[in-house]
Amino acid sequence: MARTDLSSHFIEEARVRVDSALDRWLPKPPACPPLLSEAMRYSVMAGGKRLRPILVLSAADAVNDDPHYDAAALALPAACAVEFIHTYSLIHDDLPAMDNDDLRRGRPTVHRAFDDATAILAGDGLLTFAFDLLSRPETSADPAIRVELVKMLSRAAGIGGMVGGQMLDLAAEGRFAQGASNKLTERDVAVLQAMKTGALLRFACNAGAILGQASDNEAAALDRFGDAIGQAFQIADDLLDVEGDSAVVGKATGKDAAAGKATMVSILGVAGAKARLHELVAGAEDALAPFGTAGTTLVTAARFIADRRS
Ligand code: GRG
Repeated sequence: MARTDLSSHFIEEARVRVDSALDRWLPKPPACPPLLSEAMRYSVMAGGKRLRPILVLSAADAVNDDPHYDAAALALPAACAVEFIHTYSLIHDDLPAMDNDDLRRGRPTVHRAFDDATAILAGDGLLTFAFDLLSRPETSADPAIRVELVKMLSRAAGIGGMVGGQMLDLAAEGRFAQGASNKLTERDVAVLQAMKTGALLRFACNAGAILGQASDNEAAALDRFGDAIGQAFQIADDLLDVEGDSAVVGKATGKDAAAGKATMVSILGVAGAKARLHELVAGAEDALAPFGTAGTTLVTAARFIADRRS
């Protein structure tokens, strides 16, 4: 797909290509036990927004203006790897031992449609398969780039990123006898959110930078952009929990307040959180200045993240 100023066209086309690549790469029998394959497919193909893969493709496209460089094709394996990790996190987050949710992406959660053991294994299968995919030559012909991507994704998804952030989140809800703290400061919430959800969005932007062969300046700009939209995404999510319609959001709402959870909305109030969201999107757009019109798709993505209804 050649770069186009019609950024929403790029996004729509990217989404279709991501969906078909996810479908193609999802492990199938006989390589994968049939029930495991079915549960992985059930969750991945349930119609997520594909924000993280779209960010990988859009970031790669923004930095590489070679007309022969097809970002949507060349960055597709890494884009799908991050979606597999994201989907695993949703499956595990919905389990009775975590959030105990019945609905995700508008349909029964994996443990409800199958059972707890299958949901745990489907999540584990997606997590590990993501790294299998990243390590393949299709991800990049250059082994050093593949190793760099594996390292970056391990860190974004792991102990100092999503998994660590989830642990801090559960601890803040007072789930554990040790390390519990219900009184998070604004700074604590920002760190927790940057780890739990921001790290994967930031990885998506950084992966696009590497695959698009960004200069150091471009890579730093995309990292700043990724950091800002990571924060914006979580504030938008906190606002959806307060103001969203569960039928549109595709999952239960009102859960944060019911659990007495510290979020940017509980700390700053709805108006304060909206003002912060606005500042973050403006900061994200500022970061894209070096790209000129080539950053248009990323601007659209940032606005979508802030304004989304689901
Ligand atoms: C279980 C290790 C582990 C981590 C879970 C990310 C996460 C940590 C849990 C997800 C719970 C949650 C609802 C977090 C809020 C932000 C979020 C990730 C929302 C869902 O992401 P979207 O909106 O979903 O990109 P779709 O379905 O469109 O892909």
